[in-house]
Amino acid sequence: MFSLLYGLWKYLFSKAEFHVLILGIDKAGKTTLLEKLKTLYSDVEGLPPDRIVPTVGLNIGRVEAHKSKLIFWDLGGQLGLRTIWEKYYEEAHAVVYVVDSASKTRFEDTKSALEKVLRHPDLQGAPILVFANKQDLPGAVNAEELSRYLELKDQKSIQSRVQGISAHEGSGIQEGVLWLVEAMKNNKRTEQLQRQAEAAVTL
Ligand SMILES: Nc1nc2c(ncn2[C@@H]2O[C@H](COP(=O)(O)OP(=O)(O)O)[C@@H](O)[C@H]2O)c(=O)[nH]1
Ligand SMILES: [Mg+2]
Repeated sequence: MFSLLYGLWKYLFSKAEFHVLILGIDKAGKTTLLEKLKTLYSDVEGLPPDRIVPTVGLNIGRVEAHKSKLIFWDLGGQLGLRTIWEKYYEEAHAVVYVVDSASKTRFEDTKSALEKVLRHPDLQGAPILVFANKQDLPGAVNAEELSRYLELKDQKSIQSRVQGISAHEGSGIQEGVLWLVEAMKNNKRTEQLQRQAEAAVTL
């Protein structure tokens, strides 16, 4: 009886939990973003930018945002490390793709890495939030321009949004995360992952 009631209580009151992958090529600002997310959404103060070192393994950030539990995975973005990304795809509800909007010479690399992510079968149906980062820099292209360059809107089957942010200053981040939470809540992939998790518990 207790377990039944406990199950019902959990069902009614536990917050939805989402796994979000933070991807993008190296130096886009992924780790700076993760630390800013911790500062914005949890009691833990994230590391300041001058204490962040290049990511080799995986950084994890657990926060509560917009009435949901979000677990962010920040993976290393150097070319040799990108093959590791795929191992995390299956369990991810969504992707945050970070772009250095001021580094035009690397746009091509960033676009082809994004296309590879979008094509991957293990990520089908996952909403994609592109963060056009470093908007505080004078040469940065804005979200609209970046969106046109990445041609995401042409891919009707993918739920996507491009949002201008500054991971240094924190601007634009909450707006993007709110969109992402809503997108994940109303998503078939989320239902599927939920069913898989329930099946794993019953086994
Ligand atoms: N001006 C500016 N620099 C940023 C911003 N976000 C990250 N950076 C800088 O970009 C560099 C790479 O950041 P990092 O988070 O390590 O990138 P990662 O390799 O994608 O994890 C660092 O020098 C950061 O301080 C931003 O919003 N504005
Ligand atoms: Mg990093």
